[in-house]
Amino acid sequence: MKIFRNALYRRHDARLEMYRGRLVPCHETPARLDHVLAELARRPVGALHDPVPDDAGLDAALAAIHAPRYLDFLAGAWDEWVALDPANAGTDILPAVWPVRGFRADVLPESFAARIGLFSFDAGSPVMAGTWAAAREGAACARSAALAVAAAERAAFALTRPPGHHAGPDFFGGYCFLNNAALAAQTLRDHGAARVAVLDVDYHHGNGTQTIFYGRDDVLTVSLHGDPRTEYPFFLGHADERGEGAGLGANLNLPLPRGTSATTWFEALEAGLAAVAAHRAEAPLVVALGVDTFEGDPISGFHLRADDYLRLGERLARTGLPVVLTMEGGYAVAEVGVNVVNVLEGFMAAAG
Ligand code: SP5
Ligand code: ZN
Repeated sequence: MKIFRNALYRRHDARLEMYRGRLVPCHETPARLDHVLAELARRPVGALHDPVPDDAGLDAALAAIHAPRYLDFLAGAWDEWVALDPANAGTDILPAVWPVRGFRADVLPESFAARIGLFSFDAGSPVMAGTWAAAREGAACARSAALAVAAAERAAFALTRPPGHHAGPDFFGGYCFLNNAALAAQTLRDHGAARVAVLDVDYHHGNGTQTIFYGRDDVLTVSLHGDPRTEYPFFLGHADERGEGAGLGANLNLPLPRGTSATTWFEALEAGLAAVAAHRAEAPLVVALGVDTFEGDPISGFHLRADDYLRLGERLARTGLPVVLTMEGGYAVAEVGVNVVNVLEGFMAAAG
């Protein structure tokens, strides 16, 4: 397995997120990846690579899944923020106003506060000085992993943070800025795969990925997640969302109640993999790999244990499909390394 690691992951290191009326320390920290890298040093399941240097190719791939005005805003947000007031350099950016139903999104406001609200959906995803550099390098890793699989590698892993699956065509949120799984799927499409499936196993619904591909039938999106009636991101991820237009039937949501056991979770995984096989068995599979399904996760509610991640990796290998994995959530920081590397080790053991 080729592992493309984001060497700039420490540059996104935000301080505080809004939670229940208070600013609390960010859950999505650089230490998460420190633990994955430390575990990979103990169990070298694959060689570490830097992403391919190709700014033009990356920009074109990003433009295929994200809106130009969103990318422009994100790339320049920190400089704008500091230009407003040099004292802002000591504070991360958080939105505080959003255009909900009936408000206009077609007129781009001049106000910075209004634009950061327009391009986001929560107050839990601070933007800081290194956010763009870290997210962009992560996108390069996702693209490189997809290119490796397009060039006949059985599997590749984009080891990166910040995560990506909540980021939509023109919005960030859920600690996500650029949608790495969607970028990998689009890259596979652009390099010879007629059909691609995305399987999202993060605890939270992959709303960004769903929205990006909702009207398309060439990319199947499947997500197993906490039921949005009670779980973040709340406003998408229900079972009746099946896709629209040409994409009708190419989205599958498998919401599960908070408290779901590993046994029930693996049954839902089978349902998701059956949909992947029905979509077109030989198509490459992108796995949005969050390990916040872990029983010890501080913000989630499923009950998977460390061994279950070995089983997950084995099961993914037994699909027989080429696989690109992207690193998503997982906030039991000290256990993230073992759980992620278990998936990779299980995959390699069963892939033979
Ligand atoms: C990629 C990813 O997993 N994003 C998840 C974003 C979740 N953001 C909302 C966090 C809510 C924190 N809840 C704390 C509960 C403490 N008991
Ligand atoms: Zn998550």
